[in-house]
Amino acid sequence: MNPNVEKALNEQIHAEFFSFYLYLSVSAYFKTIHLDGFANWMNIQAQEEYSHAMKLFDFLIERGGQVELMALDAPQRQWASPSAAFDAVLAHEKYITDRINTLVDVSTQEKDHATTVMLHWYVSEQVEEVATADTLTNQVKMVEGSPHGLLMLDRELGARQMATAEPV
Ligand code: OFO
Repeated sequence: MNPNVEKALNEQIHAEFFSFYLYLSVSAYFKTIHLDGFANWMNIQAQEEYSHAMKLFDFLIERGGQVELMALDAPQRQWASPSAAFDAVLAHEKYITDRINTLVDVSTQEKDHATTVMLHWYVSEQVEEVATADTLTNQVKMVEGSPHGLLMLDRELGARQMATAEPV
């Protein structure tokens, strides 16, 4: 496998596992402030991030590449408010989008078409991830002064369930 693509894919596996860690940390934060529905939503998002990492992990092996797992930094643990936690999530998803776009640039430059095609799934997924994070960040800001509104949103986010199968 092309070494530049292999390196870039390993770095993205690392970034997706960090996303997993970050969402888990945000989930723990919401649990400690008794917003269990928010915690549920973040926990399911963490599982999705794990699956994003594993999709790249499996692809790399399938292509004859070498998986190189790297140490994860500790994610932030506390936020000043629910909206501050969502701001962090939104900023992170924008950062991941930039990374995916750069990854597509690398695979295109290296003429690794199989990787480019596989990455199209991530390009679309990031559109959804940023849009969802943006909507929720705005909704949390709308209700932040109102315990009633926050609890309504908490109930809604508590209904999120793990998707049974992920389209590839
Ligand atoms: Fe893996 O999409 Fe979010 O970070």
